[in-house]
Amino acid sequence: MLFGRGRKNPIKLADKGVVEWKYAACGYCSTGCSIEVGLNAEGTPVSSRGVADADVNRGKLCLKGIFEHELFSSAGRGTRPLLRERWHEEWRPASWDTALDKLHDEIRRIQARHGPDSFAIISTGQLLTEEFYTLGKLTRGLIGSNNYDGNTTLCMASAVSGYKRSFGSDGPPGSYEDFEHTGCLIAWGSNLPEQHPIIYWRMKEAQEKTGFPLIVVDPRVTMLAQNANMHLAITPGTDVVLMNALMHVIFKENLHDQRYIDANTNGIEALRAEVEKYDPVSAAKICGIDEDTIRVVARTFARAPAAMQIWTMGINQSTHGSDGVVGINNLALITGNIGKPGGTSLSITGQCNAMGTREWSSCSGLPNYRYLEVPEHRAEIAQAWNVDPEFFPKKRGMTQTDIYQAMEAGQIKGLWLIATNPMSSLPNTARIRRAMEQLEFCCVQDCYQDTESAQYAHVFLPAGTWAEKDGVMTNTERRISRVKPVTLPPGEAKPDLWVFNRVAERFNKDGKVTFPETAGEIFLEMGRLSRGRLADISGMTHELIEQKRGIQWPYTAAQAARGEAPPRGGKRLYTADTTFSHADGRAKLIPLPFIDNNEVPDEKFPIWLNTGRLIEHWHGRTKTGKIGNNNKFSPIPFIEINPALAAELGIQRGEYVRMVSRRGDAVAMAQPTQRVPKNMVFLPFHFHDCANRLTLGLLDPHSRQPAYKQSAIRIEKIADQKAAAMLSMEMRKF
Ligand SMILES: Nc1nc2c(c(=O)[nH]1)N[C@H]1C(S)=C(S)[C@@H](COP(=O)(O)OP(=O)(O)OC[C@H]3O[C@@H](n4cnc5c(=O)[nH]c(N)nc54)[C@H](O)[C@@H]3O)O[C@H]1N2
Ligand SMILES: Nc1nc2c(c(=O)[nH]1)N[C@H]1C(S)=C(S)[C@@H](COP(=O)(O)OP(=O)(O)OC[C@H]3O[C@@H](n4cnc5c(=O)[nH]c(N)nc54)[C@H](O)[C@@H]3O)O[C@H]1N2
Ligand code: SF4
Ligand SMILES: [Mo]
Repeated sequence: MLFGRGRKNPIKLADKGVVEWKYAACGYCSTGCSIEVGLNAEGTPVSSRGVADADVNRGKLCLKGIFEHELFSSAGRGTRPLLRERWHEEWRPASWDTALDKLHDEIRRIQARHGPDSFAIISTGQLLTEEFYTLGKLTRGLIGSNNYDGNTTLCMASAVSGYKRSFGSDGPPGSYEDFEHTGCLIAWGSNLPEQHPIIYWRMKEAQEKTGFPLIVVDPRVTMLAQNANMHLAITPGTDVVLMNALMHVIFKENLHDQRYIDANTNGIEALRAEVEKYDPVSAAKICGIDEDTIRVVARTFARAPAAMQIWTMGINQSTHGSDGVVGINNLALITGNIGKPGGTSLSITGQCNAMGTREWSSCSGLPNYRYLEVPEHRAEIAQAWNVDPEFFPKKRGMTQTDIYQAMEAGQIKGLWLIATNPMSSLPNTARIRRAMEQLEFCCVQDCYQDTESAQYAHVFLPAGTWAEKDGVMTNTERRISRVKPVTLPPGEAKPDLWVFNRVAERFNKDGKVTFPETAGEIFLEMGRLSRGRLADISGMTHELIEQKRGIQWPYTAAQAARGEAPPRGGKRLYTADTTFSHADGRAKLIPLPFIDNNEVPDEKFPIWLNTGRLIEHWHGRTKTGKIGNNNKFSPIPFIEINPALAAELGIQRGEYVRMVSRRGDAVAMAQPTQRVPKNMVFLPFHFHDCANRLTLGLLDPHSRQPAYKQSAIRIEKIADQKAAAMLSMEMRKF
């Protein structure tokens, strides 16, 4: 039978009875999509949709955003503050006052007994910016512990450190719009279609229009690699060698931009001398990319009128993470590809507000990219907050990874964890567990009370999440978007800002420091502190941000006063009329000798363990594990394993296998696929008590970020498949 036009059934969307749509920006990844949440007549969130006139997503959402409204009523949410004397006892419900008094008293008790820095505070990239700013003021201005950091050390620290080393400041210089102008794109260790689906869509759409070559550097055949013109399956942890070899060819063949180098950079001689050593023939032996390919990529990149690089965790999470970022910046600088349309070095950020924490949390410094090390910066902030400048430390304290080592060594006795779950996300779980067990006091503030880390807490503070709260977030392209409360936190749970303000009251009895109650007021205070700086947001207000569906910084009060509307997109840093942030206004070219210090496969542990992500899940699955439409795609831990390796080990598809590293073991189901080479397995790190039992996580010397992507394991067959399946169900948790 023929189906004529008129007979085709149109797609029918289920009528969810939405009577009102409320605006927010997505709370998962750093793409920064604008969402509307649909509420039914009872005011219950029942649907999510993309916002058509938002420049970032233009009406689209990915698999996570589309079901995000289901978070509000998902299982395991914390609804009451909880308290216990020892972490292995039963929880007792407590009032907010009791729980917050306990937190205050324990911070002061531990500081009095062991020194101010013996109490550590670790936050996240998943709060709203006003919350970060308030927590920073509380920690740096009143509590006075220098051991204050965020989970961004696991994520963006190498990008931050690399940007600072090259350009003098953090701050990704490019925009999504650059995809439309570029003549060549190299993607280093980034799986856009799964991890940033809407940025991928923007990139793909631009590529279909202009046909620029896409070169993907990743040891796996990722979805992005499948779509690439060239896929460079690099030997893990050797990107810096490939970068040096590319520069070697560029200089040898005179493809560099001498005029740009002379006008804008320092250090060319030392860089040239170093890359001279990395001829493609020698480099190929280390990085596994053949010499011809190295030459072709170097020429394609350097000859493009504008060329762009993006990267994510394949670069940052390495013992050469910071060097990898500097290498990318070196490549961009020697070819004049910074600050021009389509020519940029754009770190693809991770969490929804990883940028907001970099800009405003005071974790590694003071607000708006100010440094603790700079006396004028300390003085400016001390004056604005009405605190004694001498109260601030003169240099930054420990990073999250160093804090855990100090906990293990008994130097740090107390911990306040906010919106991060280190028992699932830090490498080498056995060591993390020992560190947590030793604490005299731990407070966990999370929107879910069933997290692995909450097992070790003495106080649990139930928080609101995402659009139960009010404030802003900054995305990968420095665009600030608004999140508005769509609904209330469940039970007695409270927005994080409320919690910080109530804790602040307890440390601020004389009322010396002002803590505005609303996010709108806090944003204006931040705007004043940003005037004249790189990340100037003084022209923005909450209302304007919402109206424009997000505004890229900088947007200054002077621009607003002149009546200059914020641009829709395409805003860049370090353009022809702006200088770099080093004192002399120039960028630094930095030589990068390669040091081979990673754990590599050997006879006993012959297989690379590569860990990362899947599109349907978010980190430790506290959220997506509870949303049926996300969880059903991969409800149990599995590994990608090459069919040839599986055959050699006698492993069938769907069989459970045991992975063993020097740290521990874990069980996952085998999924043979050609995506990985024969000497590597890929294990998504989303599952409880799995990937990070195995990882070593050596730290980058500059950024202190762990090398999650390179560990060595062996794989063993499991005779008792039934027991393995039971164990795997246990890891499934939800
Ligand atoms: N669906 C979903 N999206 C997310 C997240 C999530 O949990 N789920 N998390 C968000 C966060 S916080 C982050 S940081 C980003 C991460 O986003 P991505 O970095 O894109 O994701 P990963 O899977 O961690 O790693 C990317 C790739 O690095 C490759 N890689 C491993 N070793 C090397 C190497 O030595 N060199 C190179 N060049 N590549 C290597 C891996 O094979 C992998 O394909 O995603 C964000 N988006
Ligand atoms: N093996 C391996 N390990 C990795 C990685 C890897 O690639 N491989 N990637 C690393 C990277 S890039 C990252 S970013 C980290 C992420 O590591 P984590 O920070 O541990 O990740 P999440 O599971 O997202 O933890 C966030 C916690 O905050 C809670 N939360 C969410 N929203 C809110 C809120 O609004 N308020 C409060 N109070 N709580 C909230 C969630 O329930 C969850 O418990 O993992 C790192 N670990
Ligand atoms: S791409 Fe990222 S920001 Fe956009 S809907 Fe998906 S998870 Fe949310
Ligand atoms: Mo991340």
